[in-house]
Amino acid sequence: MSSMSRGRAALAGVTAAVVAIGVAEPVAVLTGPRSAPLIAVGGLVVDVVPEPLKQFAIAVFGTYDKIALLVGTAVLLAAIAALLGVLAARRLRFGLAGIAAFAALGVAAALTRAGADALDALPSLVGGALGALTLWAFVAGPLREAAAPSTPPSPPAAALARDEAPAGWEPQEAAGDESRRRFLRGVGLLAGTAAVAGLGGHWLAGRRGVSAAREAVRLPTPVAPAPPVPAGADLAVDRLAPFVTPNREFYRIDTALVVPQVDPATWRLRIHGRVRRPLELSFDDLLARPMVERHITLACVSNEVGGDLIGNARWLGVPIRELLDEVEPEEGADQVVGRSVDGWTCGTPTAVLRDGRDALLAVGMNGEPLPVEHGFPVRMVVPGLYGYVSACKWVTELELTSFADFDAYWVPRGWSAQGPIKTESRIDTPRRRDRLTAGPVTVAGVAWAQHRGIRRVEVRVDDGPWHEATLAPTVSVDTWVQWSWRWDATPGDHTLQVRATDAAGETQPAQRRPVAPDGATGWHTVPVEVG
Ligand SMILES: Nc1nc2c(c(=O)[nH]1)N[C@H]1C(S)=C(S)[C@@H](COP(=O)(O)O)O[C@H]1N2
Ligand SMILES: [Mo]
Repeated sequence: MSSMSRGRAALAGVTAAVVAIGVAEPVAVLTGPRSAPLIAVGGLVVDVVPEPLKQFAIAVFGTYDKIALLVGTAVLLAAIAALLGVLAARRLRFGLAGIAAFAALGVAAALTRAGADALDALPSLVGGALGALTLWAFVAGPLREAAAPSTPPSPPAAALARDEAPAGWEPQEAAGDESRRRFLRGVGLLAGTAAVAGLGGHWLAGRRGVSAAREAVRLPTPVAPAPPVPAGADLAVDRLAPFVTPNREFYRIDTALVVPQVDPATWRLRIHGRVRRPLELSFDDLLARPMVERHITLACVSNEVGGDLIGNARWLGVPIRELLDEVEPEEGADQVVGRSVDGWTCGTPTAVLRDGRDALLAVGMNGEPLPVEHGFPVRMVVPGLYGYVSACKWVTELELTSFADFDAYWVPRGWSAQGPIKTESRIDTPRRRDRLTAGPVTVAGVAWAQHRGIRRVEVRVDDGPWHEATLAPTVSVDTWVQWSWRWDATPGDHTLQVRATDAAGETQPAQRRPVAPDGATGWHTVPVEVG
């Protein structure tokens, strides 16, 4: 049994964990970033975390939820590693068993990811082995000496009695200092080396991405170009969301902790399942097909009333309808499951994909190849449906099945299998708690009811009468529309509210409902002060 102090034992445990995670990174350069233990376990956490906790994380951290998850995982891991260190100082076996358990978790997480192979176990195995070695070295191995406690040696009683300088006392204290220094040097050297290996490996893995392949893509000219955006679709009001969302400002939502890097040279799309003629396409096959280009507004089901998880882009792609006609779906195959390279799935009604709307297998976004985080090289875009049931990024499979036979990713997690976009409207200006000057104020925002279209937008002040806003022209029923209303603001505190009516005559309900299971409802309400 070691007589290591608790602080040192804890630090030894944390060092062992840093070594384990750090050395796993360069190994993951060979096996792919998703096999690195932190990312693999983090991915597992994303998949198994209960829905309310996930909602909470998104509410608190917003789009930083992934970073929060990784930092949280790292902090938790450090705490457990410290405990393991303390445990190991008492009984090395227990500490080593703890590390083995973590390595096993890493292996299990890496091997259960979609598309994993046996080699994906390697980063966790190598990390676990070197972590265990580190712990052993501190507790029972070559670094043990260094880790011995600096028990303050008492001066020999005889020396005190003689009231002389206690012989041998100072040198012993120096030995304690020296021991601490050596221990800290060992910690610093190991943790430092592991950190360099970890960051270096992470950077190298990033360089093996597909941005070069993306830049080399030449998008074909569409046979059916997007109808031009009418002059005036953009009201050019300050702080009003632009009609077309630039790629860099487009919201991003997915479960991927590392953005999948899919090489277009090896990409394949399999259309299979309950079809008479299964089809497999390469990226070049896809690019050789007639392409259409359309403005389509994508929205996330997790968008709160007034939220910004929505964007409008010009998408270039092949109509999914045409591909489905070719594979000839069987009777009763009422669901098309889009499957991403990382295993994520969405389930889209076959009927929706075949009803004539511009559902696309998209390769281009606003005139560029898809940005990697938006699904490069190929994704689905379906007008009128929330992204979680239709907008599969990094798509590699379309499987014909039925809703009775298969639940896509979010369905067992409490979200509705059907996800038509609800009619919504948002006030972009003024903003919450803005202080305005009395007199004319431009109230403006966007409204959307994809594939039905917006007929009317109304604004009211302080529960007063509804006033019809002016709608900007738009390109089709598949995009949002800008609106504005001139308000003669009077001094005092006021509340602005907006509601939209779709082309079918349905007005969005006042009742506030949460985003789960199938999209929020309620009127966007903005309190302002007029001075
Ligand atoms: N592979 C994959 N595709 C995905 C998702 C995902 O988690 N993984 N999320 C979906 C959701 S919930 C939405 S709202 C849209 C968002 O697309 P964007 O990130 O390009 O805005 O992508 C969809 N496609
Ligand atoms: Mo979403």
